[in-house]
Amino acid sequence: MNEAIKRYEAMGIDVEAALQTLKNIPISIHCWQGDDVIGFDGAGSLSGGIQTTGNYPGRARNFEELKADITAAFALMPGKKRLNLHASYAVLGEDAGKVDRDAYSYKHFVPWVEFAKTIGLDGIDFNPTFFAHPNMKDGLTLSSPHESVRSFWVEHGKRCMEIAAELGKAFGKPCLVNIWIPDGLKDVPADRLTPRLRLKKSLDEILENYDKEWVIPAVESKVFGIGLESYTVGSNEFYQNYAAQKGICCLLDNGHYHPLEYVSDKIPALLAFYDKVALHVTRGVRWDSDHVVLFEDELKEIAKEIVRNNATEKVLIGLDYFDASINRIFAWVTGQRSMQKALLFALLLPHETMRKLQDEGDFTALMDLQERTKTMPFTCIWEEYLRREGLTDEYLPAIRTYETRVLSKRI
Ligand code: RNT
Ligand code: ZN
Repeated sequence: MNEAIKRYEAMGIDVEAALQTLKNIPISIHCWQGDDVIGFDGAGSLSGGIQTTGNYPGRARNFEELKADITAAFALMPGKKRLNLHASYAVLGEDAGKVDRDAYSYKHFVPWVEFAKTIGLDGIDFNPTFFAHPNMKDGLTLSSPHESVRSFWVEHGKRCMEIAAELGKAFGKPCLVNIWIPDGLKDVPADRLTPRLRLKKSLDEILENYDKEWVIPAVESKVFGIGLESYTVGSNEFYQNYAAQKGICCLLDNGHYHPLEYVSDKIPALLAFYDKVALHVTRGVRWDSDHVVLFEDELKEIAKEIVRNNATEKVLIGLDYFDASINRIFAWVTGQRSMQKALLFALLLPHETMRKLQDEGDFTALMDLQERTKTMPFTCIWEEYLRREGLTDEYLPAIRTYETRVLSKRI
């Protein structure tokens, strides 16, 4: 460990400062890895052009099971954690079957707040759920040509903004509300503009009167969905212009671009214009497959952009993947730890020296330094961080025990 610190110090890195910074960067962890994005409000299956693949046993089927799994998973995750909830995880109680999404209220999420406080989370982020519901007509929600459909979803959006304000207040930290809709077409459209104008109108209505102190609204674009390959109403250009005009936030999901477009490059482009940028960190394999986030090159690049631009408070990091082919708790923890590793890796880089080399045009020395940073004794610092968080790098055994004791009994 001391030897490792010395090596980093020789490169001008303050290891202690890096460790302190890392543990204070919040990561918003999605609730939906635990139950394959099904939710509690009755849909029973996923729709909207997204899909979870695999049928590993042990999916959480209700609030109690999901809470138990979140407790088990989050206990193995280092650092500051927020919970990212979808509206479809409302705890309806006696309102089940009586209250629809256009009438959800804060009381349906109070049990989540109590739970999040019990396990020491930093806050809750929120998402209206514009999918897996009978009121999607022809796969459309906020862009629907049917006024009754469109207004139902606008009301849902408004309810979510109200709920989010309460969630923000409950923790004394603003709540990010991310709007993603599945709206699109499988085949060649006859009209690409009008659905977008309807979406714009719907968003304007949802954002008419929200609590600016406690709610940070974001819009998430996408290229295509399964069965919706030809046209996506909420495209990148649409939302980026919308967000700029309205003074809200863009959310970049790194599975939502063409495979050779990189979110690591988009972050600084947006930071030149926006006060905040939100992320859905995922891993797309050939498509928007939402594989478990791993400690890979693009993740490292994303983390570098956050760290070297002093944007740890401007970039709101959220995770978005759902793998049902392996133990879901392991999937959850591995993705979160990968994000933390990438942030630590970025915090241990000599950014100022490298920036100077770039500006001086000494690209030879820059390449040399960039390559040398890759073989620094990173493991030692990562293990020290885990040790301070009361954890170790061997987390699978605890998950296996939980699997035997709890998950395997869910038949
Ligand atoms: C879908 C989007 C969206 C969802 C979640 C469940 O392509 O990435 O963010 O994954 O809202
Ligand atoms: Zn996403």
